[in-house]
Amino acid sequence: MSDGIPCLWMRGGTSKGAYFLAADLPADPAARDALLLRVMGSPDPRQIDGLGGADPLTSKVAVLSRSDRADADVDYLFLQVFVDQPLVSDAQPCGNILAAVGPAAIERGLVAAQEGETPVRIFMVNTGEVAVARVQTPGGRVSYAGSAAIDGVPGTAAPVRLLFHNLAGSLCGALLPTGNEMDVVGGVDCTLIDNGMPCVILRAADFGISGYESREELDADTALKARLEAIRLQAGPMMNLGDVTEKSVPKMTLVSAPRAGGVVNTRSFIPHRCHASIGALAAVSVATACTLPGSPAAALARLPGDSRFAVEHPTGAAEVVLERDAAGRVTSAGTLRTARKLMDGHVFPRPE
Ligand code: NQM
Repeated sequence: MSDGIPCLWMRGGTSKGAYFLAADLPADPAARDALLLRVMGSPDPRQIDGLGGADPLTSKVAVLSRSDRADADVDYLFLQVFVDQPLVSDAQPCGNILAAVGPAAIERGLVAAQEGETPVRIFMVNTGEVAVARVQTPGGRVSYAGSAAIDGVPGTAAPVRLLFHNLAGSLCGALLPTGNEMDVVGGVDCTLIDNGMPCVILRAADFGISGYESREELDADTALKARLEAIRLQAGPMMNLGDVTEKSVPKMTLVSAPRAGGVVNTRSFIPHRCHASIGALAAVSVATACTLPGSPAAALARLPGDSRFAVEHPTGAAEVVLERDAAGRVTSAGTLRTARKLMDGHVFPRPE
């Protein structure tokens, strides 16, 4: 431990976190999680004694290993390290951190780079699905430079295209775990949906807000957050997620009419802080809800003429591509993200 633990610190989409090889961490999950709390400096609202950035979006971990599966190259376990509670949760996936998994797997020699572009098949351990990431590898090396831009990240970088199949019911067992396009929970209309990320979709107006408030304004609204948390605790068991008191799902997503040419506008609580943008898989779930006529989202949504759904959020919009069958059911989803290697070195967590 005095030599530190090999660690890549990377931005994936609009999040960033620590990428480890499973072999470099304790095999016992309790020992691993205790170590990761110390790596990030949790629990502490400032995470002053660790790598975490005092924000759930910068307190994330990817654990990578070569996959034994015939349909995957890499196994990716996502872990959310809570900022101000001594909790580490594997009860959600993360599509933003996923964006840097392909580059990290190539950097660490788990996958051989091809000339030009390398498809990396990633088994998402948290949910059991396989995603394909297309990583730019000119000259057989990962390239982070490029002209792709995503809202919420300044500048441009190499594109990482992500493709998903069979996301429905990733953690809840069914796209609509209650069987309904709309339920009423705590007196509020909502859609309980899981197309890659369990989300509760609610109208912002039902909470007396416009839905266009800033992240900071919403984070300061303790009455709103208390109402959302009460609904979330009821929705968890309805979504087959059990007691969600110590889980970071379901995400609580407030929707309103789009106002920048997108499908719908969002403010997403993940679940106790408002997201600076929106999760990649959460955007897929929200976009899918917009296609369900019974959802509160559908009445506000402006559906696109093609398969490109721009989900508006506090810092712009996240574009997801939804392929649908003849009955309108979503069959696959894709999104464009970028990633960057920020640091490759060793982390020295505080001693136990
Ligand atoms: O929904 C944050 C993020 C996420 C999740 C969160 C994500 C996704 O933006 O796929 O990426 O919801 O906790 O990193």
